[in-house]
Amino acid sequence: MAIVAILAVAIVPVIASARQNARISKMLQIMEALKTAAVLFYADTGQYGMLTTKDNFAVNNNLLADDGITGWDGPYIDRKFTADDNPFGSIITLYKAYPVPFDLDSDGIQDRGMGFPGNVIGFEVDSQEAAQKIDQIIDQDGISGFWRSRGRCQYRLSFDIFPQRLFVFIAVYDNQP
Ligand SMILES: [Ca+2]
Ligand SMILES: [Ca+2]
Repeated sequence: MAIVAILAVAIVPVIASARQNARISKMLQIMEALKTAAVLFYADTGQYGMLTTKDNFAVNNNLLADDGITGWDGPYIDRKFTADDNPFGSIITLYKAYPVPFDLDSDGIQDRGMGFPGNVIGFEVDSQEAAQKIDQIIDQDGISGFWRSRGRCQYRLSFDIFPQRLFVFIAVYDNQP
């Protein structure tokens, strides 16, 4: 009985970690699909596309539907994402302007302000650990310093509808040096 209990204690964190890694892996796949679509959209139209899971968000889902932009040759992605596509639950949005300031070259100085034109993927995760792992994969950062607000990937507490959750932002494409 004692052995069974010890095994259970040892296995639970392993299962939790495997589940988290699977969620991160799925999120990275979604990010790649969005990035590919965003780059193709830009190549055809010279503009930044947009896609969101939010029904109440006043944007065009123009990776999917032609809203009259010259050169549009989509759809660039096969369907609209839903909250179920985010393995952590809730929002995935491809923004066409930076929703937060970015320090893309990690020198400690913000070089992309809010509203700067470009594609940024934002999505929610359920823990700082998940956000940190994603940041490390994207930016290949160490965990010290200001990694969470530097590089292509950063995170912050959600300012949106779930104030207790973490929102991860990944800059994918802005066609600027
Ligand atoms: Ca910088
Ligand atoms: Ca980072």
